Amino acid sequence: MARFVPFFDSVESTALYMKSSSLTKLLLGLAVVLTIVSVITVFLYTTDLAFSVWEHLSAAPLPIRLAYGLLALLVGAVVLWLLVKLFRPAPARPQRQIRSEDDLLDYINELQAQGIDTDSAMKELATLSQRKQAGEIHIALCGDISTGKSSLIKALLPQHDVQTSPVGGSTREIARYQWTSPAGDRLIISDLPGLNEADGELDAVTLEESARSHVVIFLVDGDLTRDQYKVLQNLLDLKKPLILALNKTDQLEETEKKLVSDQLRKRLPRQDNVAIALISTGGEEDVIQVAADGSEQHLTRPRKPDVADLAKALQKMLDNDPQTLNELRDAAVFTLAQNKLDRQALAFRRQKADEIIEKYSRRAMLGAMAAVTPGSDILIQGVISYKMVRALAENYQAPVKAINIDRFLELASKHVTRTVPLVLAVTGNILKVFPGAGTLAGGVVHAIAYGLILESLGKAVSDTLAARGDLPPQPTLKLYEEKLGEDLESRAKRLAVYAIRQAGKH
Ligand SMILES: Nc1nc2c(ncn2[C@@H]2O[C@H](COP(=O)(O)OP(=O)(O)OP(=O)(O)O)[C@@H](O)[C@H]2O)c(=O)[nH]1
Ligand SMILES: [Mg+2]
Repeated sequence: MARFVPFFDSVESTALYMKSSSLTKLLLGLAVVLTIVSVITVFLYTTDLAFSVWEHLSAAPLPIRLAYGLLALLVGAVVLWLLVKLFRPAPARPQRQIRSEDDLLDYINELQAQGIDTDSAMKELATLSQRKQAGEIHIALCGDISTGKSSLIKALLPQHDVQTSPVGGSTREIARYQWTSPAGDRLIISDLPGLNEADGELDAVTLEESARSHVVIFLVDGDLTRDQYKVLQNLLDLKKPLILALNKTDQLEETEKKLVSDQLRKRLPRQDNVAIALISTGGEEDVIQVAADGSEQHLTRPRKPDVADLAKALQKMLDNDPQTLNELRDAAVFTLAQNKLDRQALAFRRQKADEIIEKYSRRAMLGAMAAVTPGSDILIQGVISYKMVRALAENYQAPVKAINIDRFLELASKHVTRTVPLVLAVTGNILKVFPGAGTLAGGVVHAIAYGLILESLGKAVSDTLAARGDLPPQPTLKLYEEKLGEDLESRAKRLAVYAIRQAGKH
């Protein structure tokens, strides 16, 4: 069982060690001699035994020799298997693969059984089935603010009244339009809020709707920024059919157009369902009209759009096998729903982890205050920290073996010992501000220190399990030291209130 070294242990043992160092040396020498003698004896006995077995076997008939050999092999194999099982680290939890609606429903049921909210994923499935029934093809217009998404709708559907504006963030919610392509395909085209708006709260809406569509038209008005590239990469990872449309080409010279479009082409993979189109969605321009009498008038008039290149690229994509378009869309929606479930599950487990940490830190504090003789709480804290780490691993469904928890806590106890002076100094200081705490000080200081240590250790274990799914000791312990330093004083005060209240009850 792992030992959770209490802080006074190290101080007392230093003094003891100095007094008795010569006796220790003598005892150590004796122990070494005894060990060597016993190793030699065991070696002699085993070789003697092996030789005598060998002699008996040589004289025995072949079947007996064979049976003996097989038995020995079997025993060896069992021992080896046991050793491997015990010491091999547990394999990391495999990433869940969602390939179909059934896989997703299994995942939903599993999480529901644990009390995790699955509404958002269910809504995705409902929307998907609704769209499938309607047999609609969805096109999403995605891109940074003011890249001309709404102007594109205007260019495609001049009869609609679509809001465009030189001020970014003019489209605040998804607006859907029906459009019949020149080849007669009936499409739903969604004008989405622009990405990277200063307030930035609508990015998720846009990215989610892009995942739900069959084709994404991603508008840019120049070379890609890092954020734009990230979004594109994300869509490509989802295998989303994609048209990168370079807009506002009316502002560029022919040589500039070629330069920018070549650059964009280089940034995209060469594959069938990714295309580039050069367009000009028009928008409006300010002009000065000079009348016959020489007077000037400022007017805004629409620019002539040219989106033929885009319409061609889109038609080419739609002419592809509709079955494949649907399958790709479904797969992207499953991924979207899975991500939502993963996020819900993680939030739920993090909250549970906090409850576990609080429960065990309080137990550690009570254990420290109830300790009858100095040092009798070593065992209590060892058991408590072991139980806490095991409960956290179970909570995150991480396959951490008992032996790994033991090993981790053994290493942890060294780190804990190192951080104890700091914890004690802070705890002592904090207690000064609590009137009347002086009379209780001994046990209470001890209890708060344990509470802080368990809490920090628990947080480090929880964060590591949440992020990695297992418990590598070194990074976890580094995190423990960071966690210990975080809001140390305010945490100490909070625990002090609890410890003093508990001490008052006894
Ligand atoms: N020069 C030029 N300007 C354009 C073109 N298309 C649109 N614009 C201008 O770009 C600005 C933004 O156009 P919108 O269509 O509102 O852009 P948006 O992407 O919908 O913007 P948000 O909804 O705010 O994200 C407007 O001032 C348009 O007049 C174009 O082809 N050339
Ligand atoms: Mg808009």
